[in-house]
Amino acid sequence: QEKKKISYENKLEKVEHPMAKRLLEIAIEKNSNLIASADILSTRELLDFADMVGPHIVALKTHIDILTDFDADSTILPLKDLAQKHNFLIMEDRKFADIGNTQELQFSYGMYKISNWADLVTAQVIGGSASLDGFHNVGVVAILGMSSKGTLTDAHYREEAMKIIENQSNVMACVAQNEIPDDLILMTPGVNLSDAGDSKGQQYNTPEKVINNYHTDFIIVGRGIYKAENPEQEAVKYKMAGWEAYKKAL
Ligand code: 5BU
Repeated sequence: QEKKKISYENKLEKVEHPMAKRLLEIAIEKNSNLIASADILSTRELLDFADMVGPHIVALKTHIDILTDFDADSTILPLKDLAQKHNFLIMEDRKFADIGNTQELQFSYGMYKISNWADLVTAQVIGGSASLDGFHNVGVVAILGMSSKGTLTDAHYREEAMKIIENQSNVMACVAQNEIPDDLILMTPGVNLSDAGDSKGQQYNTPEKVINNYHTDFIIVGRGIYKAENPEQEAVKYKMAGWEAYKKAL
């Protein structure tokens, strides 16, 4: 018999990180396992997008450093208001990948001051365990495996990475393209209902495939939603596809 996916309710009992608990609670409340990736270049469009898809997502994933008009007051304050209005978390996909000291500076200083506003941040584990120690008051989403063609995150890398992740109490989730132990939250990008990939190495799977095959907890969808003619309608479509696949996998 095929192994069943663990429910969000059961996972809620296993996880310890407060951000992991919040994320699972939002999933249960909204019947959604969708994280929208807002790879958008202007504040106005980012905020409009967040307001549109906000009711349907558990988290909004940002690449804050691609905004051409970032401003703490006009970008972050309204984004935080929208996160509260629609009950989603803000996940900054910074992919920290340096020594601990530099990462701490990048996390709290410079113009973005990520530590002031992000609920979750992504980090590579390439710098080793101690490099992650400085992330406080945030949920660290550790990158175990990448979706791109030719990624170096092979089985050996992932095995070593998993040892770091399991011993790091500030890590609340993993990003990967494979199944992971049940006591961690799994997020999977490279999800799209139609496209075969792009010309720059991205590889796509459907929500159904990643939830069924990897038992992923959260699907991360970028262009599939923000490039659609009607992003809100598309967000609903992905939310429903993700939730149906989740219920079927239980
Ligand atoms: P897309 O438009 O759905 O292809 O966007 C995917 C997003 O997820 C984009 O912001 C990437 O930076 C991010 N991503 C990814 O695609 N693959 C990975 O392995 C990791 C992050 Br880690």
